[in-house]
Amino acid sequence: MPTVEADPGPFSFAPESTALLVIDMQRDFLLPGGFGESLGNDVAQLRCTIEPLTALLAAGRAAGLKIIHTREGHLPDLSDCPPAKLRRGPMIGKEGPFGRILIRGEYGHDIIDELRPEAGEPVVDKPGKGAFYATDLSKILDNDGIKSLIVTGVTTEVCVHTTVREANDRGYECLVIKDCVGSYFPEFQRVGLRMIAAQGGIFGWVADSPAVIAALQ
Ligand code: TIU
Repeated sequence: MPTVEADPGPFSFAPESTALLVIDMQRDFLLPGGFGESLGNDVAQLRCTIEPLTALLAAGRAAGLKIIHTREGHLPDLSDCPPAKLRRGPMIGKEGPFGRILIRGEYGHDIIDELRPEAGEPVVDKPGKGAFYATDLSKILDNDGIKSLIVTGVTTEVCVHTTVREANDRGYECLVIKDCVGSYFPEFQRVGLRMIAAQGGIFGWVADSPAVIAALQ
């Protein structure tokens, strides 16, 4: 069984029951001139994940891991967006440089070209921060007998954390890949990763992508 040097200890996984989860690598969050940047965020903090994640995806595909992508966003009429979310995110649904912000079907809502899903890879659309809430993710994982998740994407302290916490409570073992998750805030990146592996791995494990790629070969 492949084993990865990780924090707080070795992470072993069976490739046939492991999925590589790529969270919200969407143009709205990552493209210069997009929604994320318009909020005053430095998208370079997220864009540094693209290269290692491209390599990890290639290794995951070659090893036969199930690959699952997610996108945060809403129906065009915003009927799936809680008023409380809209009050604190009034730009959701507004016209932005890449179409209506975080609206399904818009250019900005889709995944960046570098990480385009391949045919047959599920793309889970989610209205919340967590990938389990109001989605079919549990069913997709159950149908394939998935027990372990290798977690990547953005942002570390928001959608990655929420999803890892949801997954942990559902019994999945989560390995978060530190160079393949990104935050607009370096401090949150550092502390967010520490929080996952603290207390003996309270939410999971943390490793870097070269260690995972080596274990997959
Ligand atoms: N995908 C995700 O993390 N959604 C966010 O809104 N993240 C922020 O950090 N704002």
